[in-house]
Amino acid sequence: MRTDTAPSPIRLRDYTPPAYLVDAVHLTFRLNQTATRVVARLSMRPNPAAEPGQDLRFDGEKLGLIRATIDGQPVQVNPDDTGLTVPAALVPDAPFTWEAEVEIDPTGNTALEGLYMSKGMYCTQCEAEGFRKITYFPDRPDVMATYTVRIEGDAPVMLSNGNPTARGDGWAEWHDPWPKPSYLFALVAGNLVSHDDSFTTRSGRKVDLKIYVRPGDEGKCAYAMDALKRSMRWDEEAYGREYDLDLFMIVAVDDFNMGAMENKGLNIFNAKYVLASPDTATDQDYERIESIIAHEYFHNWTGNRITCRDWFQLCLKEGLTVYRDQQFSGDQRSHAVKRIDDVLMLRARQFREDAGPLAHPVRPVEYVEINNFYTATVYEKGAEVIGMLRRLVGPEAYRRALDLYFERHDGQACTIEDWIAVFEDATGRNLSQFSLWYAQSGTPRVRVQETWKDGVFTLTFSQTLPPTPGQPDKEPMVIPLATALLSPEGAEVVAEQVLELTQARQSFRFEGLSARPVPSINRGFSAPVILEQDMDDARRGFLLAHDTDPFNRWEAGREFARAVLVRMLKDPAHAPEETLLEGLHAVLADETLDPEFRALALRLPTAEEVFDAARRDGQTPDPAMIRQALLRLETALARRIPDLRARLDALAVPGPYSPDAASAGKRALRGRLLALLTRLEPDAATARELFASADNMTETMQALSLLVATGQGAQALARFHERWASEGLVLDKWYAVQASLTPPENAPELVAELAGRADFEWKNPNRFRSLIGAFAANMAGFHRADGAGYRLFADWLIRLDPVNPQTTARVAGAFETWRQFDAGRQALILTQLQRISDTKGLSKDTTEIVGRILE
Ligand code: 0A1
Ligand code: ZN
Repeated sequence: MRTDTAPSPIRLRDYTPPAYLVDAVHLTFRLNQTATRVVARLSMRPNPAAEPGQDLRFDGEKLGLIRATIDGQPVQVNPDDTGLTVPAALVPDAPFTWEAEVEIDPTGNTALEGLYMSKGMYCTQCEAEGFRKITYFPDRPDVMATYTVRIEGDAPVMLSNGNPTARGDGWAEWHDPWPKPSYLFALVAGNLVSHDDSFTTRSGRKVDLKIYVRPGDEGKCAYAMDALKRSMRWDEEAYGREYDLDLFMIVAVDDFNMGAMENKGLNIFNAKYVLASPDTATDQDYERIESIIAHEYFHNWTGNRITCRDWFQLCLKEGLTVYRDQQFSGDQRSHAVKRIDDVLMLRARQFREDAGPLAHPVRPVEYVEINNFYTATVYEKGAEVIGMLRRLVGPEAYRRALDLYFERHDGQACTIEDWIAVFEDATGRNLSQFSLWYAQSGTPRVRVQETWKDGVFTLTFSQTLPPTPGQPDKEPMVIPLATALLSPEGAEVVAEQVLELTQARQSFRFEGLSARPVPSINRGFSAPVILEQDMDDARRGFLLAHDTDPFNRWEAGREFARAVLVRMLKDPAHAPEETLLEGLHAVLADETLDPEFRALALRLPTAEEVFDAARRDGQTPDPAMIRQALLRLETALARRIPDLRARLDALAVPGPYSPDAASAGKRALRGRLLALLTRLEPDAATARELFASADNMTETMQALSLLVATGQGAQALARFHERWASEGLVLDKWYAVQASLTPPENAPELVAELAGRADFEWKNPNRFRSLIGAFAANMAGFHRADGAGYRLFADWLIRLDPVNPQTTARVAGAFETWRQFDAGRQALILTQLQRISDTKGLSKDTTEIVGRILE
């Protein structure tokens, strides 16, 4: 893994078409835990679209080459660390067959890319560049081939992409008729059981559905299966897309770097996003399972049938597929709640990324390690760009454009230019300025000014885009702002319309109004921007009570709370404004509102949000003070609600647990009320009672979180551990709740102690993230002024890096905000960043991330 010289970046502008194409791939695997043999027979030919007479280059890493032939004749080749080259003179200028046999070691593969072992099971992860760890191959997404796979081994279940074609004792054969890039290849073998069902497509074809899990987990697949069937139906209805094989399989694996992977016909999932039962999974887990199942399924068209030409185009499949899964979840649940959740995530992760050293465009122009670019910007901002496009052209034109996209590009490896051209052709609109969303990094700031004169209301907007790494100067973007005007009584006097900003400064006039209106701007968060609007508390309170757009109504309350917290930080004696407390109480009391929406509205801003708001106010905030301010506001809010206990009791969800949105919404509101009530109970009696009586994991975790956060968790934690010691995914929660919620006074010490436990299986990415990743999200604990948190965190990154570079680099991103802290903390973090960066043999992944953070 070690690279002593800095690896040079790959650049978008250097793209050239592949010199040789592969039409068909035949793979034979002779499985062995430490010495698997892979024979690859590739039907190849020179690419007519490339310069002729080039050398034949194969990617390949950690492969023991046994033999190689071209058209049956042995060829002498000298593999290097990254692949091997056959000189042009030895390569036919007509179709030919390449065959190579290699030996690989799945057990030694702790990086979890290529073929690896997870609890005795063979599995693969090939995106982005894992296939080159399986055999020599032009491992790039614009080389698409059909795959025929033979697996030999003693595992009871042996799977690959496509349809099963034959099987016997100790072997199985598969064929995938759809040409695909190598990153979509998959193989799974092991002792697995399946939960089976079927789906009939709208054209009447029957598709077998199978979810494979380890024996004992088959009772936890029903929800994932249901979500899969709903996703299949939804894609037919919303996008006209039908599934295209006779079999669709999902496999749950315990060791996985990411959430899941859309391999053709054989999705591989982090078990966390498949397995659910009421007593082991929370409402939030169910929701994530639904959206990730949908996401991977939707990739079958947006990603697999139409793929990316190169990895710079990653957002072509990811932005679009995230957008589609968000639409799906909104349709299944509540659009308003879904939008608020998505925006919370966008701001917490993507805005933060865009504001720091790791900022990059939705379509990056260079990378060192592509695995480092599966980011919130590519995924979440990529999805926002699609949402804006849909808003600009309207839903009908959007659907027409998508139909054209599927018709024109099915079976191809495409670019963002292809995507934009489809929209231009379908709508006649020029989208060249809009395309800047793919190229310019950073979050636009939009400042609004209002004037009211002679019955004319004018909104003047000015947009700026701050400099980001590699991009000192920016051009104005197209920013669609859904806007309505409200009367002083709260009626919509000007109905919602999209104001389209295209210039640095721009005004919109509204005439014929009898009184000065209150504007509601960027409704539904129609554009991912930071809106700067002069607001006083009266305006905030008004919008919280009256905005007819649920998103902006929620936003007004949140913004109000942030403003109040900033004042409390400035002046520790400042008492929270009564109008805020009253406004939140009124939302709670409004029975016409969805409980889940009320739960969201009653939630206080996160410490990170308060930190950012205080910085915009010119402060250099201290995480410990933020924590105190949040606790004080929470207590004040609890005191302001006279009937907390009665409300809590009235919200009881009758009957056995069901994960449906309405029940989950009630539990969310109950959980929120319980948290408030706990502020008024020194012994957390109600949380204790709930912990003892809960019959589902949602309520168990609500109670446990409160006990841990108030420093009274010892007994409950012991009980929980005893009950769930053998359930890995539940044990992860036990670690995570302590790492993220333990008060700062002893957080680093506790995390160090937990890390020393025998069941802290740190090589498992879920477990590592549950303790070390979750700790970095405990703002006051991680950023404790003595630097103990930083030291501990760096120790663990250094330990994990040689084992699993990809997960290390991801978790290391927690340091991206380091320059926003006070000088003391900056110096402490810098020491740790340098220590990591000086580590001998540090992986390319972590070197790139830490290097960019330090720049
Ligand atoms: N394409 C998958 C996520 C994924 C990405 C990278 C991976 O390894 C580097 C693994 C999975 C998705 O969007 O769900
Ligand atoms: Zn995806």
